[in-house]
Amino acid sequence: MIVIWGRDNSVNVQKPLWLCEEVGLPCDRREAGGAFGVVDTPEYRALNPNGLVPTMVDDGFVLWESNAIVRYLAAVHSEGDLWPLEPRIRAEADRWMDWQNTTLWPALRPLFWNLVRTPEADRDAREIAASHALSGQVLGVLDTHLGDRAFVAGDRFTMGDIPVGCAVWRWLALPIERVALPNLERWFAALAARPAFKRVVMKPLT
Ligand SMILES: N[C@@H](CCC(=O)N[C@@H](CS)C(=O)NCC(=O)O)C(=O)O
Repeated sequence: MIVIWGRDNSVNVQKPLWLCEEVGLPCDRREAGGAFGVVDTPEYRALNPNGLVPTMVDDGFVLWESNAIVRYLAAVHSEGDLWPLEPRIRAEADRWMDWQNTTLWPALRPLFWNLVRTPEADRDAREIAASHALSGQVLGVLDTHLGDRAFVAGDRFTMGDIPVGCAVWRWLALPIERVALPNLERWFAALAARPAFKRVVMKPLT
């Protein structure tokens, strides 16, 4: 059985967990990261020298980087569906996965970290304001993209929606004011109708 190391409140761990749930792939999740520790042990570092979660092990094949894990599991278990066969559609999915990791999450993470993981007295108001403004701006790019398509890679749900969906849930669940992003909200409502997304991702932020 696929093993996924990582606490289930992590944005990056939720990506492969959601994929597994979508395709009905059983997985053995093992606690690691945050209060669970584990990530600094020599045994874990031998699997993932970054000391981060998630790490996946599939019958001796070890893989880290959440989006690489999503791509691998989708290619093996959902070829032609969540892993599109058409190169241009797959490239669109890949692009939004990369965008989530390199643009959206770096913009949003300081806001999330301050409001969810930092005691009120220690929060950095300037960092919160900057991250809030940048996140709204960056999400505007996604909103515009979604103006003429249902999902990030076109007219159907693919692996490309998974990383972005995990991050956007955090934006929508934070106790903040939000700019109006009607296309993003319509897209998010379609994700929220998916039982796998509800079960794995749409949980109170911790
Ligand atoms: N680029 C990596 C980032 C992994 C990462 O930053 N993971 C965080 C959790 S979201 C982590 O391991 N933090 C330390 C911990 O939980 O102990 C990926 O996408 O897998």
